Amino acid sequence: MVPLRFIAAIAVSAGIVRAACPYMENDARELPDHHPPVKRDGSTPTDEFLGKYEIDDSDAYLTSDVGGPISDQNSLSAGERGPTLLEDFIFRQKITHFDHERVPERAVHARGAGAHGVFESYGDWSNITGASFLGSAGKETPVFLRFSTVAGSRGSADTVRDVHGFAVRFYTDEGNFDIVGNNIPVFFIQDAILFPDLIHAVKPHPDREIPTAATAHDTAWDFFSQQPSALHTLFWAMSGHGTVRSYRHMHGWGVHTFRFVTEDGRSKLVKFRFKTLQGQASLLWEEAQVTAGKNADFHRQDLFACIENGLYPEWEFEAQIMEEEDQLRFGFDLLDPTKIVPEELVPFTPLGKLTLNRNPRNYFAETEQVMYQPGHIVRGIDFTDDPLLQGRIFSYLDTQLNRHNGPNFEQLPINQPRVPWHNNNRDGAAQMFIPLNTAAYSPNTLNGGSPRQANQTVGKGFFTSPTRGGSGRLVRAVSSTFADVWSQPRLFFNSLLPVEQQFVVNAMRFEASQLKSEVVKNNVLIQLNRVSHDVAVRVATALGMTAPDADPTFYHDNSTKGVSVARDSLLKLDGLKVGYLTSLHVSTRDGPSIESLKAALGALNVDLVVVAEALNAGVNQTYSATDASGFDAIVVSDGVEGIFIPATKPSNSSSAYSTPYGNTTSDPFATLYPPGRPLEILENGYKWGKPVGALGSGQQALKAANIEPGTPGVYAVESTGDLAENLEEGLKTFKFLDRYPVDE
Ligand code: HDD
Repeated sequence: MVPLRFIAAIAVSAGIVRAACPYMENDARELPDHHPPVKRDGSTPTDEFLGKYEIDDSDAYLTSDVGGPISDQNSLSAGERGPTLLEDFIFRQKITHFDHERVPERAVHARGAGAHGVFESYGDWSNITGASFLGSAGKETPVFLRFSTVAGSRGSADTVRDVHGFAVRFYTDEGNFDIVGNNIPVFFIQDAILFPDLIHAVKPHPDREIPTAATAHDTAWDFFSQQPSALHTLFWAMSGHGTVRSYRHMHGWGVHTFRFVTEDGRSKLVKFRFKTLQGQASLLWEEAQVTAGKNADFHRQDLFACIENGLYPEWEFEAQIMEEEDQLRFGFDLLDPTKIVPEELVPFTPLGKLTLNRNPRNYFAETEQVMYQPGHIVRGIDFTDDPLLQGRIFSYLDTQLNRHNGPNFEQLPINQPRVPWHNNNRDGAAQMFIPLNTAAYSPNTLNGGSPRQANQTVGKGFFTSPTRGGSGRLVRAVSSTFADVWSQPRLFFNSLLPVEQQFVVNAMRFEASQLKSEVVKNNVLIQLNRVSHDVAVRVATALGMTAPDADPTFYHDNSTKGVSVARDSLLKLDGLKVGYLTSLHVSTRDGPSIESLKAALGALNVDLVVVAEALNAGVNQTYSATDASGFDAIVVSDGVEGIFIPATKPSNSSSAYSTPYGNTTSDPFATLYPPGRPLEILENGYKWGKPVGALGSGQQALKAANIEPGTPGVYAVESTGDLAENLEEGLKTFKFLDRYPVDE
């Protein structure tokens, strides 16, 4: 039998197969080359690997799926007014393809957006892991990151309150490694067998398919209150972590404890975090709700635009590194995914940096078809016995089979490793390659024993940490070391600013007051009361109920840093937007002052969006299409108070106009937008904690909106220079939360 390699070599030299490309070194497999890689103009060219699969339709004839040039504008009919013929293969191919365009959406995390990027290791970490992508300083590894919400279907809004997915694939030079994490470091359940229960409870009611992408309903809170392991994640989700400003402004957590293993088999326990280098930021709930209606694509738009504009978001990849014998050292079990390890106990070690720098070129082919698996693991990293992780290793492979309709989904371009793969897996629907080895089994002699087995010492194979083992009686029970599920939600709550605590309480009031079942409401109060009597009383008040007596078994005053969103200022202002409210009545929108404001904010990578009644030179958006939810700060230009204040005539305009609320007006622009919109934008911006400001006579608009000049985050100024300086500080603070009252 002639070895595969030999056949391949002949094929290459005979020109039957093109010489192997660099990422498939020594591999006979080839990628299609009839479509040369397309380079995108601008900042985000396609990488060489995926570029091979791109199709460029410019200057081409339309063809059938099998290449013959065709016209498909009209179907073939028997006579001009006659029936369409079955013979019409062009019609049938087009319609059949369309009929099959969708694959099942993800059972959870259906709504999402992804981007390509690069991971760079800060150092040689071979003292703690054999993972090759962490093997030397400056080593670069391509990544694809998909962000998501959990509960909503594929067409749901971005800004619903939810846990957010943070799934990272490293295309390492030793195979794909996926960290399929969330923006919240803990999970609702401790055993994967409960996952269908959790999701059935959280998804819409089965009879009426209501509500969409929301937990404010009976089945969700019935489950949460019957399964109190959910409380910790629930507290996080009810805080600002559930309503992030953008995907760029949140951390990503690996949640489970994993293992790092060195080449010589020494292992450590690790928890992973991707720390946002933009800083954390959240929307307020009322703002998030409005945004969901005004712009359902708020988060994916932000991500796409920032990357397209070269404002590449970054995260530091960090690990909390612990000893094998630390498993029960901290008063909880490191195998329990409902627990964080407070950073005061184990600080984070920064290992490298992840940068997103390239948008997908086709949403379906890349973002929809990327199929992550916690089971995608590489040499030097290993699992732990966390029962949630153990179950996930099965579930993701299974769900991909369902989504792709067969086992060859790893051959899709976005799923392929960037290294050759060789095994005896064969056939199945949509097999994309032509395996030449006829001895598709192991061991074999007919193919020279190839593909050969690799292990820890031979062929740099994956190996299981030698420290791992298990024995014991078979049990169907959660470990008793997982029992305390109330202390850590309390730790989380204690660690928030009072106003953030208020938001958690408000969120629970919002959700619980929509419950129909008195039994469920009562159970919710019982569980909240185990975490905090204060929270239980505050929620009970809104429900018109009485909280149970204090149940102090799990009460404590400990707190930890790093869980609050609002405590720290933003680190970068990249991609934030300032709305500049002006009018066609004034010319300041094109004057030097606005140019200088634009330049000052532009230097911070902040976009100044000029809003007026109609599109015009220097105007970016109209009042009819604009809302406060589209901006991180709002300022009113000089001379436009007339459109904020009824019956005022702008000093620099000769046109007489009266009230934005009036039915009749002589203002030629007043009917171009909903009555009162400019004032509403300013009022809402202030109400939602945003920095607001006004220039010159525009300051009268602040008065009309009952905004007190001089209070934090309110800038009444005369010059654009002062405004720019104030806005920089204001945007770093991001939200002025003292505008929100806190329960006495
Ligand atoms: Fe999961 C998708 C994160 C527990 C079963 N999960 C999915 C995604 C993320 C997570 C980010 C979307 C990936 C993407 O963008 O394509 N899941 C988590 C985290 C968990 C978790 C952080 C707990 C620590 N998941 C979990 C359990 C199970 C699943 C316990 C089942 C036993 N998850 C799935 C799934 C999904 C999924 C049904 C749907 C689509 C997919 O896998 O690819 O299999």
